[in-house]
Amino acid sequence: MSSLLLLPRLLILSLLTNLAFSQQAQQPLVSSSLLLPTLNQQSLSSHAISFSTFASQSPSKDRAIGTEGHKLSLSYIRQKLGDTGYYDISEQNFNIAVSRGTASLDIGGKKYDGFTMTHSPSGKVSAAVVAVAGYGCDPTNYRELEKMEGTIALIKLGGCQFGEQVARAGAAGAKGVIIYGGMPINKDQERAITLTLAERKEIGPYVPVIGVDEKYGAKLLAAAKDKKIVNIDVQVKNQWIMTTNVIAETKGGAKDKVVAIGSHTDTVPGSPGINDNVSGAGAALEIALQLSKFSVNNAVRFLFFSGEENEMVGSDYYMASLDEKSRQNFALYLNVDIIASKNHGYFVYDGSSKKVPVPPGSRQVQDVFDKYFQSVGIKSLPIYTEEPRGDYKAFMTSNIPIGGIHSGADFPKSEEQVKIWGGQAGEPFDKNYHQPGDTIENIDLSVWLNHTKALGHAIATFSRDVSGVPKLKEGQKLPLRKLKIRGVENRHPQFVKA
Ligand SMILES: *[C@@H]1O[C@H](CO)[C@@H](O)[C@H](O)[C@H]1NC(C)=O
Ligand SMILES: CC(=O)N[C@H]1CO[C@H](CO)[C@@H](O)[C@@H]1O
Repeated sequence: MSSLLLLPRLLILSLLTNLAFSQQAQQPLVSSSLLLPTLNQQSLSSHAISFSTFASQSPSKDRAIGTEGHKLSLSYIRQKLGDTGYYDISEQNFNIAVSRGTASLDIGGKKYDGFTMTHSPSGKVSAAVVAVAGYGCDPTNYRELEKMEGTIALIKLGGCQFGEQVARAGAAGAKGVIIYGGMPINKDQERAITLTLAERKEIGPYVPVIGVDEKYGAKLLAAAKDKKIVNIDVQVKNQWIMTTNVIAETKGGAKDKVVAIGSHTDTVPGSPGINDNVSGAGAALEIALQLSKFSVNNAVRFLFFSGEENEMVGSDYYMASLDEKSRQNFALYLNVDIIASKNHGYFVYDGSSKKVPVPPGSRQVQDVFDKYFQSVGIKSLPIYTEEPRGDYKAFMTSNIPIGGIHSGADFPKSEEQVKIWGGQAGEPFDKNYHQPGDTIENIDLSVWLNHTKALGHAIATFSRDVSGVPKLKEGQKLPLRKLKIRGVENRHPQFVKA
């Protein structure tokens, strides 16, 4: 009896399983010639319109981390990709330390602006400035300072983490700290340098701290020679903002040859961020949606990072969360960010630079982009990744082959580039970069589609076959010292698991 009853059930089960299998098998294997015709300006601009609407929901009209505009953007991506049933979707929550405010310095009645640092207490300090020996990373560096009461410590950038420098100065009795040296090029408070307060409490208390550029170093050292009184005024609001990376990976495809695509979903505060960087995230999203009509040989993982505008915390956090085995499973990483600039260019990340030790395999990735652009009659030029300014940094420093495309941002277009691509010489590629004017009206849809197709071509190509992309062998390391990642340990923002 029971075995008779069992039979039809087994039959039904196996029929159902077969159906599921054959449905998957019915999807044609992806190829560039099948995927590219599915991409068009209309779908891209409809994503741009959605993201713009989300930005308009934030009081500050942006999609900065923690805002309503950003949260809505993440739900949109999750929902669209979830509806396909084609992806395993996961997310990572983490906290980013953000500080907003001002810091200034007064030497002999002359005022200079400086950088705030996350977790610095606010305060006005007026005291004799004393230069600390070395980098202030060792308690013995503070002998001179300890001879006086309530001074301001002058410390050179480097040697150890900011947090340690400030806490040691605090422990030695300083009432304030000035750190001088290579501060970030972009004097934008949102790119302010950060301190790691929580980890340094055992060393000493934090005191108000200001970061100033190298060029004030000599003036300050002279003041310190005579133990002159200087004033610092630090007013910062510190907070933790929880935010999220969204990760969507094809259910099918080899999981040990992962083709990863990264873009970011956040903007700088005050900018709707349509070129920077809906153009990247929107292109990745649209390709992911269209890809679901096909099958793949290699797994494709779409990474929608948050916190890029906070020194790429999202991608760093993501990479730090992976074990060595999972890192080995990446075949390569494609970065897409800013691909719809009005005064546009067609840049491809340089994977063969003699100047920079880019992970092996990056040249082959570059080739795929270059050949694609060539095939549609567009001349592409290499762009250096000398000082990583995007989410690819985490992959580059993990020796994973990287590549990407870019239409140009805040740097000016040269005469020569105008000869190649047209446009305005001497004008930035995107004059609305990081501005409230980074809107739909100020992007070029044709440029966006052309770049999106290049990305689609690379994804179709690599999700079929990555055998042409060599990787470093396990244990082999790049000479990363040569990479100009300026003060990255010091600048590394704090992230903690939410
Ligand atoms: C986009 O690509 C096509 C060729 O596929 C080209 O004719 C067109 O000029 C490109 N658009 C821009 C603005 O570069
Ligand atoms: C900070 C910022 O500009 N955001 C990113 C948007 O895209 C560009 C191009 O890749 C990156 O340079 C930026 O870091």
